[in-house]
Amino acid sequence: MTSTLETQPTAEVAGRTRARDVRVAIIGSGFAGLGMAITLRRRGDTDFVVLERGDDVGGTWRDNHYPGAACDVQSNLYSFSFAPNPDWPRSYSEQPEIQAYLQATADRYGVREHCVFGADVTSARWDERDRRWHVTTTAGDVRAQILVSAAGALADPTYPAIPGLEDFTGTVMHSARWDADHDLTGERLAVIGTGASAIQIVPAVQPVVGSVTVYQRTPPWIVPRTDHPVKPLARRIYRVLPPVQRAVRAALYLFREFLVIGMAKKRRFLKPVGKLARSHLRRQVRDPKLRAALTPDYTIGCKRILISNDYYPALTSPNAELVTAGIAEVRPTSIVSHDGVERPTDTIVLATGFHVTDLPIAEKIAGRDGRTLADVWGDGMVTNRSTTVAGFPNLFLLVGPNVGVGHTSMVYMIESQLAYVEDALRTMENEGLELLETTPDAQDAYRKLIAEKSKGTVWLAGGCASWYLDEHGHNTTLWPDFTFRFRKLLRSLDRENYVGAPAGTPAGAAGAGQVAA
Ligand code: N01
Repeated sequence: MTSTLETQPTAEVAGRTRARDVRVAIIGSGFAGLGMAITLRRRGDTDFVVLERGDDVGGTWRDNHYPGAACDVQSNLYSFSFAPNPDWPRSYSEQPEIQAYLQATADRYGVREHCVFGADVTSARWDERDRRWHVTTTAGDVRAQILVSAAGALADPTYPAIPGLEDFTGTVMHSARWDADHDLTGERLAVIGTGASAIQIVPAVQPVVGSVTVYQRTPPWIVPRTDHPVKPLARRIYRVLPPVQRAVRAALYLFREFLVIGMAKKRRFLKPVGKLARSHLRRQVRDPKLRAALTPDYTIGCKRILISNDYYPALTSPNAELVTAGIAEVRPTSIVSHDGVERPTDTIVLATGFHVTDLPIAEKIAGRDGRTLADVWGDGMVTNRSTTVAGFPNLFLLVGPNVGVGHTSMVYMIESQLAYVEDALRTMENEGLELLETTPDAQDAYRKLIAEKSKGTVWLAGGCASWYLDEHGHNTTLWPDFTFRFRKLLRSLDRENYVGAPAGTPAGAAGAGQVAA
């Protein structure tokens, strides 16, 4: 069963339905949106709706179903702490298992009945008169006291501005909009990009295509993938003795957290990881020319470290070619690189990433003075504790600015944010508040904290260009420290950094912002 936004037509506007009133509206049903919905259900709240533009839950794991799609964080860690799955078939799960896990978790916690599918949010506007968010969607309108945006940072694909691309007569598909009905057998395939998506697609399709040409702008650092099937005995133990699986999860978490020392504290700790990647490349690519082309010239960790055992072997196959000359133009049936070589092409896969520092949802959410998040973030995304924004009362952002991590599970970060939002809701209830809004001072203090923590990190000083940094070169996407510090910072609401107002009263100041973590 799913929810609907259908209401009775209003008397005033013939044919237009009245907005459905709810306490909380959640945008998106990926890990973050589902996590928020489950948090509400677990505390007994049922007055909420999940607005999902797709036709199922799952978010990025529903959308990214390209061949080879898999997670590069072990499933024992990349899953909700409150919903362990003893039946993961492999240590690193593939997309179908993760999507099935999200669907099953949504059903288990009764979230699906709150979901409205096909509800693409076109605008969300705070109205000071009724102190409600007025949300317009393609499936009807909603009026909510609280708005939680869990729209995700890897939700909206980036399409590169390559001359001639729009006139290509073959098939063009983005990695996140894969057409499963398109048969690639025997085709001349071009893959543009060499990020986490591309290095999974290339080995998955190389055996079936006629040829695959990979257009690389920047080589990634790649380390071995230590993937293995989970033995039936281990699954039985996880089922009968859940603390064992929790212990494995904790060990994985701690092991991965060591990477932060190298990335954010002492660069020399990255040296062994760099060595591992170099020897992986040496072992898998014998041709010195190809190896040189695949060797990055920036510090490992500056861009996401990728894991794969089959990308390099796929590239060394007779039907694969790596092109580093850059794309000059796309013609109706071919691609021409800057060295003048024209390669006939049937299908182009754009593995070119997502809008991360310019989140499209930011253009749709307008705060107290009518300005959108995109307007107020003109000089870069700023928040208090990655979750709230001054001028946007009762708005909570999940997986927003400075929540990203390259080394560990995003689910850990999401659960940290869920605890914070839950405490904010609890505070509002306990104090009888209708409105809660962070202060500009708190936001400024958090911005300074992020800038201070980012100084000298591999993401800023590693010598690469990455989507982790915005157009001003600021880190507005990653949490630049140990993730347990993020959790500590968001363990409870920093009430002193918020103004609140009970129903019918003006908002009153509660204190200025200081952040220490
Ligand atoms: O995208 P990306 P992605 N001409 O932005 C290139 C997550 N993820 O979809 O490096 C030519 O990383 C661009 O080149 P360069 C994960 O968080 C997770 O692969 O900018 N090339 C780059 O090579 C990941 O970080 C999993 O020089 C162009 C590539 O396209 C995030 O998703 C799996 C270009 C884009 O790489 C995004 O990964 C998959 C142009 N005009 C993804 N524009 C897991 O396993 C861009 N490029 C969990």
